[in-house]
Amino acid sequence: MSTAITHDEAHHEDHRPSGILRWVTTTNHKDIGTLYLVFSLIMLFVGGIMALMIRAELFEPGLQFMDPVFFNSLVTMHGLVMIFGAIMPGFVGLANWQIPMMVGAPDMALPRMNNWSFWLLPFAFALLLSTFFMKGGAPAGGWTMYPPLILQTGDAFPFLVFAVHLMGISSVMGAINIIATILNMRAPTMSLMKMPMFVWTWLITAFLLIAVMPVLAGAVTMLLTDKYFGTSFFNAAGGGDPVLFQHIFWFFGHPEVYIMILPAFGIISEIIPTFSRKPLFGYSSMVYATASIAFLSFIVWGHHMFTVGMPLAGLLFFMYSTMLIAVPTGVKVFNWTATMWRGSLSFETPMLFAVAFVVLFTIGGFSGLMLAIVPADFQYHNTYFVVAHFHYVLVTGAMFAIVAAVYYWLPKWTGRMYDETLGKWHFWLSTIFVNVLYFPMHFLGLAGMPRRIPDYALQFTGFNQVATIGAFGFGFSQLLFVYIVYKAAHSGEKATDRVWEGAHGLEWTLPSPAPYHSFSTAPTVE
Ligand code: HEM
Ligand SMILES: [Cu+2]
Repeated sequence: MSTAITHDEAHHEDHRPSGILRWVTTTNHKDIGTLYLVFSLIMLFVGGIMALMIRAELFEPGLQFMDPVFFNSLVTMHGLVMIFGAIMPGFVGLANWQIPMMVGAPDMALPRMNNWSFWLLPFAFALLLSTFFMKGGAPAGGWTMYPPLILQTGDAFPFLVFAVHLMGISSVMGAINIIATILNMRAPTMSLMKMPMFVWTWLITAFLLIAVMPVLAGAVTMLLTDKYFGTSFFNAAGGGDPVLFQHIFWFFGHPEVYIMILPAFGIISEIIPTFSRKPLFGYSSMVYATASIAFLSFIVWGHHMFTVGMPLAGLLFFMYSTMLIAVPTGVKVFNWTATMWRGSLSFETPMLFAVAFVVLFTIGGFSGLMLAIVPADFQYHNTYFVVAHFHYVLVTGAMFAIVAAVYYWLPKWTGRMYDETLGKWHFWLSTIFVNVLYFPMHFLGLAGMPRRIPDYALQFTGFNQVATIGAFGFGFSQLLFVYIVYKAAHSGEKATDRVWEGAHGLEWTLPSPAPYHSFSTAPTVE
């Protein structure tokens, strides 16, 4: 096998086009990983600019800069761009770079499909973002696209649906590729229970993606036929039911939130052992906890719709099943803490972000538990409390994990170190401002401020101003991140192969920067 691959490698290396064509035609997992990560970063700033416009409008009560419909478009597009454009492609980029290196493979199993998975995304987002310039404006019904409101979208509507279809196809193809790579391309000595946690969490995430992206595609297709082809799936006047959409959407939506957090769990499970200089505590319980969370994520969707008027049995079922997720999640937080316990700790930037993840993600988990209590949710639903909850799990959870991963693996990708002092600045600025931004939203929600509104009652002014200051601080701190990555790639100090003293795993046995075709001969795993 090794000779065949060596030949192949020489062949590819010879005929690799240069310039823009290299990126358009590439089938290499590292190139495609870079494309995904750069795309994710661009979308982070596109979605971030929308967020800052939202926060600028909310700095004071009354209408300042925009009309309410445009405000609602910003909220909707911010959600769609961040979820499908920033967080998900960020994790797929990391999967592309890391999974072949971590399982001892030369590349992904299906390289041509890999190219196609990525290149659908710029088209999907060009379509989506172009809706800002269409008659009737960009979609304004929220990222959850509930009918009948979303059906009032103007010319943008079919573009929204088609963009969602493209994102879904991209995700499903990416997931198939990841599953095929993990199951078929592992070094022969790497049994499933020897796989790194990042690989495990992505394997499970990929199955979630294949299970639920088609459900979302079905939901938006039904919206499309309701609007243009006379069906009445969600139209009560025609015998349908708008609540049906919420069921279908959240049957996708709740697993989706775990799609955005399980790979983060994997990253944290790689970083904490390295900087604790100890093996991960409770490896097999981590695997089973990930699988349990994935299973449970399919039976809790009703917690997003407690207020639609469902039967008591439904409320109780969704409340208790939701609370059950706290058990495997607690196992994970316990294991990370136990890994650090009596470890020989050091706090380089990836570790700082990982520790902040453990603390701040847990805050988001606790507010989630509060929301899972039915009578409490009747109060908090559709308030800023929900906004606080999901930003703790998504920003200080998913996004912090992606940032931690970039710091952790960047030396392996580029062969150069980032500037540790600047990294620490980036960490502290981000962590302080992110809390200034989101913590006050808990109080706003508890006091009754609704989400998705451009104006608010006078008594909410103070906390809103604090949040807006936090938002601009957090947003501008991310420019530092771009500078750090750029500087590292161009003029950073040479990195060693192992990079981190406590690092274990196959990727660290490769030179830094890692060769174009990661492993041309399968390595052996102890
Ligand atoms: C301990 C685990 C969690 C629990 C118990 C939980 C519970 C809940 C509940 C009950 C809601 C609905 C609140 C409402 O609309 O009234 C909610 C909303 C939400 N959660 Fe969580 N959650 C958990 C973890 C997560 C994670 C890990 C993520 C993402 C990474 C997440 C993302 C979201 C999002 C995006 C929403 C709002 C969706 C929307 O209405 O736009 N949650 N959560
Ligand atoms: Cu949920």
